[in-house]
Amino acid sequence: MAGNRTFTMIKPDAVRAGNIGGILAMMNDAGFRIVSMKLTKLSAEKAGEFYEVHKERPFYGELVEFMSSGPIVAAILEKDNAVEDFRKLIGATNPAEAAPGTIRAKYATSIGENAVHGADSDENAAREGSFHFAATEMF
Ligand code: IDP
Repeated sequence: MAGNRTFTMIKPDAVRAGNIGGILAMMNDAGFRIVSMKLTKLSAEKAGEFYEVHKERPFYGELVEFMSSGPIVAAILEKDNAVEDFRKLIGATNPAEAAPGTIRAKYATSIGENAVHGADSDENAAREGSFHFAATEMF
């Protein structure tokens, strides 16, 4: 059975561009409830740890540099079928391929600077949520 929580980050490009409010409104309108949320900044070390699964990919260094380049919004969100529905809401990794009406179609500027992160499995959603939040910060 699909879980009801996912983990997201509004990435540094979208925070810099002033798009926190617009992106949160799209999450809200799609029926996601906020369980945890904070404005924070990843160190290069923490960003490297978060994206460890991509360590061997050619874009890893660029990704770590970008994700530690400014503040992000980290959040745990709740909804039935959260992981799958949220991946649909954010759209394809490359904004050129993201379906109209998705967050990335509206706010992403490139395959790397693509405005938002969304966990890709229930297991990763739980792991990534715990990476950023203590149990006492989940409501
Ligand atoms: P996802 O975020 O849509 O799940 P992944 O393939 O898991 O996409 O990649 C993680 C993140 O790494 C992407 O969101 C994007 O920021 C970055 N990324 C992926 N592919 C590339 C690339 O080819 N060049 C630069 N950055 C990339």
